[in-house]
Amino acid sequence: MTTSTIADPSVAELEELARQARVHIIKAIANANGGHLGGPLSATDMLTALYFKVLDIHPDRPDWEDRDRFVLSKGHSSIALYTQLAMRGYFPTEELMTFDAIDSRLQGHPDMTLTPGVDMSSGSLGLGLTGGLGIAMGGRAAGKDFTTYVMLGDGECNEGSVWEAAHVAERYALDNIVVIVDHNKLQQFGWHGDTVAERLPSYTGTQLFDRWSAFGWHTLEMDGHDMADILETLEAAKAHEGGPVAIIAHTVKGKGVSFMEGNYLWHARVPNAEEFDIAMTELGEQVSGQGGAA
Ligand SMILES: Cc1ncc(C[n+]2csc(CCOP(=O)(O)OP(=O)(O)O)c2C)c(N)n1
Repeated sequence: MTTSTIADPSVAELEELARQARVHIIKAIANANGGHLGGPLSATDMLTALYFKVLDIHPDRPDWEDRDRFVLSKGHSSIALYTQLAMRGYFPTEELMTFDAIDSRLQGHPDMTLTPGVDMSSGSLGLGLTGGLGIAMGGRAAGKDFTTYVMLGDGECNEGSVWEAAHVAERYALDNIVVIVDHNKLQQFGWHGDTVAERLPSYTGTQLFDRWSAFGWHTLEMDGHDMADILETLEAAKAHEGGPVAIIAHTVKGKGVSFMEGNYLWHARVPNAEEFDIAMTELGEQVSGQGGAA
């Protein structure tokens, strides 16, 4: 399947694209010998749905004024965004192997002045929604009809600036902005406890859902790894009128590789050669022993 040429992919085709994206991500991180893995892997199914089905974009015209916008507020997951942009045709997929190199356009955190298709620079957690809010308000003031999507981490929702922006979006009844919270229940480190299982998630139960609702956002939930659910929920979010929409996406950090799933140690760890081969095998790829340092 040539990735950038699929007109209207089915759920099965999107699932295959997400699988390919995970392979690119792990290869790029192993090659760079650095970067984040857990967060990119939890976000990948949703990003695939956005970039291959939902967003109204033209890769050959990255600056088209009427395009839908996407802000990756959890900017440390940049490799997941670059992978979608490459697969969608903004630049060659081979360029992913330059990730994090000194002269690369693909830096550890997204830079809108460097990379075609990146709508906002990010990386300092808590700031993406303020930027997305500005883009959405500017779009409304200019009479534009595009939608701005902002992806946040659940740990990122600890930042006070997220809630200041959430308040403003509700105050102005902005209905051209959609937040997706990648609720993978883990952030950089666990909490107190001797084992991974004892370390509590960022937010539990309905805490995040209740918080966004309390801020006046129309709040939805979805399984962030179920492609059909993702598409249905994103469609409902776009159709909502009269105020902003937040989607709490239940996800698994490190999704797709058994030993990375649900383990915060894979937030930013590089697979060694053996781990790399196991990961590729689990993702249905030929192994090549390309892993980085342990
Ligand atoms: C303001 C700020 N503080 C700290 C960091 C370092 N940092 C990078 S990722 C991360 C954890 C983020 O967790 P979460 O938002 O849940 O993201 P995910 O689990 O999806 O990777 C932290 C603390 C940062 N990038 N910005």
